[in-house]
Order: sequence, then structure tokens, then C-alpha cells
Amino acid sequence: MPQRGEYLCGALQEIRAKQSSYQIEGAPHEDGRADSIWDTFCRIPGKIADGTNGDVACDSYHRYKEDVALLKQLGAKAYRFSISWSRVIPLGGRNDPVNDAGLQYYINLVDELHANGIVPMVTLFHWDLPQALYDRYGGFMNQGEYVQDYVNFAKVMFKAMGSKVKHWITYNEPWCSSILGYSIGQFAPGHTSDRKKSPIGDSSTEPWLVGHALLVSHGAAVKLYREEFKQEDGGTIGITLNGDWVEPWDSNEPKDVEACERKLEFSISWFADPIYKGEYPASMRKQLGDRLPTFTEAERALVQGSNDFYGMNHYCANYIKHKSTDAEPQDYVGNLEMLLEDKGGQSIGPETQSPWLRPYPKGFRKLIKWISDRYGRPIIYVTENGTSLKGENDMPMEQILGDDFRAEYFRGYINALAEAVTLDNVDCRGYMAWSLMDNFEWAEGYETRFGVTYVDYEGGQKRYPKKSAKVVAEVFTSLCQS
Ligand code: GBH
Repeated sequence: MPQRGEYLCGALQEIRAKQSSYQIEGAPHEDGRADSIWDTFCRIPGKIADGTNGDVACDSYHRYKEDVALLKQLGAKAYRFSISWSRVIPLGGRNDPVNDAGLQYYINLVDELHANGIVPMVTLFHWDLPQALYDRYGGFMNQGEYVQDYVNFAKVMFKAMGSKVKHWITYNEPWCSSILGYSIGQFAPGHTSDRKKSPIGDSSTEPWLVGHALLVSHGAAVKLYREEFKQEDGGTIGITLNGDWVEPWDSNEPKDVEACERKLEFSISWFADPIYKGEYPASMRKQLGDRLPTFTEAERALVQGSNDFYGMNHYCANYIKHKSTDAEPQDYVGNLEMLLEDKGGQSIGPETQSPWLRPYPKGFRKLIKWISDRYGRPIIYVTENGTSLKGENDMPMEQILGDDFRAEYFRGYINALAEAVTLDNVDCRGYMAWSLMDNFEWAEGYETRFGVTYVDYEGGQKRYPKKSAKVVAEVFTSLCQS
């Protein structure tokens, strides 16, 4: 067994940062970009907590050179960002024109990263479907059309940047597009059975169809990459899945322990089992019956084996309590309750600004091992990990810049990752903090901040690195020297 430091440096040479198009770029109508479903969703009153949108965000469309300079200053070795599909193909479809000016923005960004010695990792899709495809045929809900249009978009990107980009991610968190977009309606396009929230949607069927279409389109894009680009470009491609850890609400109750496994299956294995094993998990089939689509042989051939690496987004943990009644038709978690306190009233972790997020670093080590064991020790990139901080938006500047809580979060989580790599033999090749800068936090607007850099939205968009930015760099440096 190599020394802890040695192994970790071999495995995790890169400190990285990460952001997504709609959350940072702004410039929604510049150089020919058209609306995505997030532009239109933000216009519906009541959908975004503070009534804001991504029209300006961090203004990164104009300030990408500043962003790259910041990355360099913070010692980042790589940068994960996503593409706005409707910037590159405004109308989205395979017969629609490519917008060269929009495409050029991403080429310029990649060139700027390389000029500064920073490795680009590109996510093709982070939730912002071109509105035109939603209007034309219902977007993800029309699998036949959607898969062809997604593959065409992927091809445009591989062609334009394949020689410069060696790490591709097809999707960021398909769970969110499916569940938050088509079951709860909290994210664009806002479908749900809850008629108080939306005039359209069927939470009992749509999310499972959407998930299926996303998986098949992922598989089809990977096939294209492997057949037409991989050999020459020498890159790798995978999908990024979200997943948080689970602990039983009552550890003496076998049904709570069992429900924990089911929760992981409903959130992670829904996508990862088809990719690594060719089939949806049995627990999902059992609960959802034929509302969960089945794979045709052709679809299975596309999806199974379609990951060169596993992209892991991870933030927190929950306590899980089983339910003894039958699952409701709209249930998407696996007939269980997700709680922040256990039976004894103990909280899983301290509160943050995000109601769903309480840090529990030990859960990180446990979950990476769970993923590694279940899927045959895949190469893993941690593609997001980070926290908000309770009340941060209202704090005085010195306190914001001295974000000890976030610094502590990163210390705990990165050390837990180091343990997984050195003690549990997990094959993790990189780590990306979420996020480089405060940005548009979707339905929570700008009140919730996740950045290791403060963005002064009102004060000319100036960026101020917080203490946590230094700490992430220090933790890696010290792990690599120890
Ligand atoms: C990431 O998702 C996103 O990729 C990123 O864009 C975002 O800024 C970042 O999180 C911070 O939020 O309300 O109980 O149904 C994180 C994964 C999965 C976390 C869904 C919130 C909602 C739980 N998200 N989860 S609940």
C-alpha cells in the first residue's frame, strides 16, 4: 500500500472548481442566444424565491477572462463548466442552424483555460433545454425526437472542441431534470400533478419517462463519441449523478436500514444501474411497476457500459425512516421519509442556508465506497461538493470573507475523500468544489451563496475570494505533502 500522501497525490492531483452556464453567464440574448426552459421558467411569478433570473448572473459571458484569472490565482488545476445549448443552437434541433458566435464563446473559454494551464471539463447539459424544443415537441417527453437532437448538439460540441477537451460529461444530475422538473415542479419546466403549482404534468408517470429519455440520449451521445471522436481525440466521457448519504432514523429497525438502501437506489441506481448493469433496480420496478419504462434491446445496448467514469455530485446526508403504508403513485423517494434528525432528536449536521443541506463528512466516505463497490470500482471524479452558509447573504463583508463554516466543510469532506482513496481503495481521480463563485442558485435565486468567491452583484460584479478558497488549496497541498 503506498503512503497516504503519495497515493492521494497520484489520484487527486487536481484541485478544481465548477460552475454551470445558466447560473453564471448572463447575456441571455447576446450574439444570437435564444431562451432555454430556465429563461421562461424564471418569468413565471412565484417560481424563484427572490423573483430574480439569470439575465445578468455573474456576467461571465463578458468576464470569462477574469474568471480564468481567478481560477489561476486560487491554484485551480481544472475547471468544470457547462454549455448553454440554446447559445450554440438557438432553436436546438438537428436541422436548425448552429450559432457560430455562441459556439465561439466556449472555444475562447477553453483556449483561455489552456493558456493558463487549467484543464477544461465540459458538461454538455446542466438543465437548460432550448425552449424551442420544449415548444416543438415537448422536449424530453418525446424520446424519439429528443435523442436525435441531443446527439446532434453533442456532435457539434465534440467537433468544435474535441481536440482541446479531454473530459466530457453528458448530463449533470438527470435526477433533478426528471424529479424537480417533472414531479415536484420546483425546477423548469415545472410539470407536476399539483394543480396549485402547474396546469400540466403527471407526477406518477412523466419523471420516469423523462429519466429514460435522458439515459438513452446519454448512451447515444457516448456511442457517437466513441465511434467518431475518441480514437483521435483521446478523451473520456461519463455522466454526473447527484446522491447524498443516508443513515437509518432508528438503527435498530431493520426496515429503516432497508429503506436506506432503497433511497440510494431511487436516487443513484435509477441511472447508474442501467449504465453499469443494464437494468433498473428491482426496488424501483417493484414499487413503480410498468410506470417505469423497460429497456428495449437496442436501448440497453446504448446505455449499458456507457460510462468511462462516474461523475459524483455530493453534498450532505439524511436520516431515513420507512413507511408502513403502500407507496403513493407520486412517490419518487422509495416509500420512506427523509429527515434531518434521528429517533433520538440528533441532527445529522449543522444547519445551512439550504433547507436540504446539513453537512455530514463521514457520509461522503461511505457513499463513495458504496458506489465503488456496487459498480465494480469505476473511475470516479467528484464533480461537485460544497455548502451554503446560514444567513451569509446578510452578513457584513468581513464575516463573509472569513467563511470558517465553509472552510471547515471542505476540510471535513476532502479528508473523508482522502480516507476513501487511501483506506477503501476507491479509484477517485479528481475533485471539484462547488462553486468557484456565488451564482444564480436556481429556485432560491441569489440569496443562497455557494461560492468560495464572493460576488458583489450590485457593486460592479467584483469578485472577492473567501477564506474557504484558500483552505481548499491548502488542504490539498498538505495532503499531498504528508
Ligand atoms: C447541485 O445539485 C446543482 O448541480 C447545482 O447547480 C446547484 O447550484 C448546487 O447543487 C447547489 O444547490 O428539496 O429535499 O427534494 C445538488 C443536488 C439534488 C440538491 C436535489 C437538492 C433537493 C432535495 N440537489 N436536492 S429536496
